[in-house]
Amino acid sequence: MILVGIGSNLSGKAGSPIETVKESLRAMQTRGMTILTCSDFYDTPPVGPSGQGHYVNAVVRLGSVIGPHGLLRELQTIENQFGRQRSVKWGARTLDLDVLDWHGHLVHGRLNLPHPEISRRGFVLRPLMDVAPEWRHPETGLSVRALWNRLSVTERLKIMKL
Ligand code: A4P
Ligand code: MG
Repeated sequence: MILVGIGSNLSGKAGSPIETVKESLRAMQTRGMTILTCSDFYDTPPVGPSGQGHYVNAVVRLGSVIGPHGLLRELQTIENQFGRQRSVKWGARTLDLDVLDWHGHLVHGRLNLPHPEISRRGFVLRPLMDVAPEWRHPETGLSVRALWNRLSVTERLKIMKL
């Protein structure tokens, strides 16, 4: 399956972070991607530099014939359309679209698959459980629920359904 993570913590051309996430779903559908399932939206505390606001996060399961590198290109084009500025690593952003998994393929290089941070990130694992409860990490074989349960209770409690 193809899984894409969506994050936003700055208002942009499309409006607030929630509106930006909703608009990004429409943008994906105009670029050869079908949204098969979309998770709930979550309010999540920022991971990375302090001083940035909470994020809105979601995960979608996509249908598409686009290959993994092409998909990253399309998603980056959408990020740019929404006014994404690349400056600080893990810094605030209007829109972040990450390829989390592309049919279980392992890729290392400019594109890394599965996305290297999935297992550590509650803001990815919680919405991922909504769209693909049967998903397992392609490298470790651990289920999404097992990965989620490895996070601390405090961390899990901070991920709030919107
Ligand atoms: N890249 C490699 N593999 C991938 C992949 N599977 N998906 C490359 C997407 N991109 C991939 O990303 C840097 C480079 O990673 C890209 O040029 C791409 O070729 P970027 O989006 O330009 O920069 P970044 O986002 O600052 O770095 P990075 O490492 O992608 O950060 P993440 O992992 O995207 O994390 N806190 C909360 N609560 N919610 C969030 O959504 N997001 C981030 C960003 C940090 N903290 C967050 C959240
Ligand atoms: Mg990114």
